[in-house]
Amino acid sequence: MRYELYYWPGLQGRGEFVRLALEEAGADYVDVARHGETGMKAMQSELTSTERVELPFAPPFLMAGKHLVWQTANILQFLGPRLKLVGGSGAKRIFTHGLQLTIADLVAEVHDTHHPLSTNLYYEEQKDAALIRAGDLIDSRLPKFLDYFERVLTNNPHGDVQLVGKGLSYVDLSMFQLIEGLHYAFPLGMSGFETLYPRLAALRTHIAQRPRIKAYLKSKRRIPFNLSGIFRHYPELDRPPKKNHR
Ligand SMILES: N[C@@H](CCC(=O)N[C@@H](CS)C(=O)NCC(=O)O)C(=O)O
Repeated sequence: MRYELYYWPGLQGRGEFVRLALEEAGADYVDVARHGETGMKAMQSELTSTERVELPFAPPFLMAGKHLVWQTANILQFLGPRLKLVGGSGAKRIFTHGLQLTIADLVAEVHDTHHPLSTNLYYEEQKDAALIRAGDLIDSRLPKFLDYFERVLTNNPHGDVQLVGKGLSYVDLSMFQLIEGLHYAFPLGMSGFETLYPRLAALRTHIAQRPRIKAYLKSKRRIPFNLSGIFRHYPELDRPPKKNHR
């Protein structure tokens, strides 16, 4: 099976959560829109199709044979069993999907730190609001989410470098990406991370050392973080957390 991933070229964005799963599994895939003008045209034509019943709203979306799947968490839920990146059955899979959706919630909040008023306005047009939103993320929202994820790792009786059950699942790869992105965007805001969240820190190290992920991170396929993605480093939005919040 050759998977076709459709995502904006030049940024990691939400496409990266899917790429990491495909890379870890050694799957045969093509990152369609990164293949020049034809690739971009193909993506646009899927998004504006007047015939397709299963019309995707926004990238990322995935073509897998006759299936077209969109929404990052939905794509990963679809890929999980196919790539052997999810274990268990009913309850475990539902929990894994719930965690993935919770990551998606935080990803949306991170996006809103640089686009708090509207996605349609430039960052420069909403800098004042961005400052308030980023401060709130650092002081309040990040600790709430990260405390929760750390608790999930603590409560897993099967080990503490995987979020669900005994083995690696796609949500561990997404957690790695989330932690990487947060460190890129908010190096000061994330200060104290290793001490406060030792299990999340261990998960991050563990995933980075997996042979296929390690090779991928060094490859040209891994687009560097930049100011077009979801995780953006604007020094003016970054500062250490206020002490009374932790
Ligand atoms: N909830 C969707 C969000 C998809 C999304 O917002 N995609 C962005 C790129 S990361 C996009 O192209 N959005 C176009 C738009 O919202 O108009 C997901 O997780 O896949």
